[in-house]
Formats: sequence, structure tokens, C-alpha cells
Amino acid sequence: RLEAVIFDVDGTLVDSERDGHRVAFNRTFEEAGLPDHWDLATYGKLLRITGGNRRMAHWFERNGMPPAQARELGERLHPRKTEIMRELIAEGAVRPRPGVTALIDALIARGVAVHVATTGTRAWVDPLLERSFGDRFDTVVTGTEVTDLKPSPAAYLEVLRLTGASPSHTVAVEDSSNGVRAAVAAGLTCIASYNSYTRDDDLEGAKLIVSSFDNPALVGWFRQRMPQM
Ligand code: XBP
Ligand code: MG
Repeated sequence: RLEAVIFDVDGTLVDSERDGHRVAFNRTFEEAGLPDHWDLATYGKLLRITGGNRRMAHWFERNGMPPAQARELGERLHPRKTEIMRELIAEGAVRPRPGVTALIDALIARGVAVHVATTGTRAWVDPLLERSFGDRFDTVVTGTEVTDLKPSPAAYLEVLRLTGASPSHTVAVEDSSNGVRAAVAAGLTCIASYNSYTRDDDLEGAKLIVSSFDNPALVGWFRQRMPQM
């Protein structure tokens, strides 16, 4: 019986990468007078590095910067990137994925608790969740509290610890290879709803893989496991 569902944010609850994070990184580079620019394809490849500051550090290092300097620059730029992301969210640039709000509401209506486990930074995650999902989520764990980012299971384990939810009655919803690996390593059953950036990801660890939250297979999968009222 299903007791709780834990959702990933980036790419799962919202399409945040292309018009959100990517734009924020590029504006940050521009403001800092750097020549770096991430087009759609480049950014798609960089997504396998989780965490904004690590992603930037990886990029600078790959372009020849010494590792310590690359890490320092990534860390120095990241607060501004977070600020720009907050502005983009306030402007409405980041939207829920189709069908996900209906799924969340169906779960809540049947008494299933809904939580969040993300690798992103709390300073943008909180306003985004509030704007798009109101007070639907119970416990929210972000990359600000948990420094071991996905594919580490740390964020999922922290939700389980805080809520006391039993892993065998909890399902994770993810979009990417790193996310599925994190959920499975935490001992959770994982469902993957991929997007245009993660369609070629290895999502093998997931029990069900769909391309959208409107997929009848996904709706049926949850319906079968939801507690009867
Ligand atoms: C998403 C991420 C995040 C964002 C950027 O991974 O890796 O780092 O791209 O957010 P997942 P920050 O969906 O697996 O959580 O810049 O705040 O790190
Ligand atoms: Mg994700």
C-alpha cells in the first residue's frame, strides 16, 4: 500500500532546465564578463553533473582551468545564478509539467503524503514550489541541507528520516538517470517520467518509464496502489 510519494523537482515537477537554469547560468556568465555560453545541446550534456556550482566548475576545468580555481569560480558565481533563477521563477518562466498537478492532487485526495527531494538550492526551490504547487508538499529536502548530491541517495534518505515513512510503502518520481539511481540506492521503488533532455538517459532502475504524466500506464499504476477511501 502506498503511503508517500517523493517527487524530484528539476525535470520532474517542472521543466526548469532549458528556460530556467540554463538561462540563469548564461546571464551569470555574461554579467561576469565571461565568454562562456551554454546552448541547448551543450547544456544537455552538462546535466549529468548535478548541482549548479559543480556543473560550472566541471565546465571551467574542462576548458583548461586548474581544478581549485574552477571550483572557486563556480562557487563564486553560484549565488548570482540562484538570484537570477529566482527572478525567472517570479516572471513565470518555469512551469509545472503537464499532468503532474492532477497526479499530486489525486494522491493527496487518497491520503497519500507528498514530499520533495531535490539537488537544487532552497533559495529558488521554495518560491518555485509555492508559486506552482501552493502548500501541497509536506516535507521538502534540498541540496542546501544535503550536500551529497544525486546520484547519492542522501536527499531521499533525509526525507525518509524526517517523515518516518517506510521505504517499502514509498515511491519516488524522477526524470533522469542520476535521479533514478539516487532513489533506488535509497531503497525506493522509482517511477520515471522523462523529458526532452532525459529521453536518452539510462532509466533502467525504474519500475515504470513513461514520457508524460498524462500517460494512462502511469495513471493506472498509481490508481492500483492508492489506498481506497
Ligand atoms: C538537478 C540539478 C540542479 C539544477 C541546478 O538535478 O542538477 O543542480 O540543474 O540547481 P535533479 P542549482 O533533478 O536530479 O535534482 O544551481 O541550485 O544547483
Ligand atoms: Mg531531475
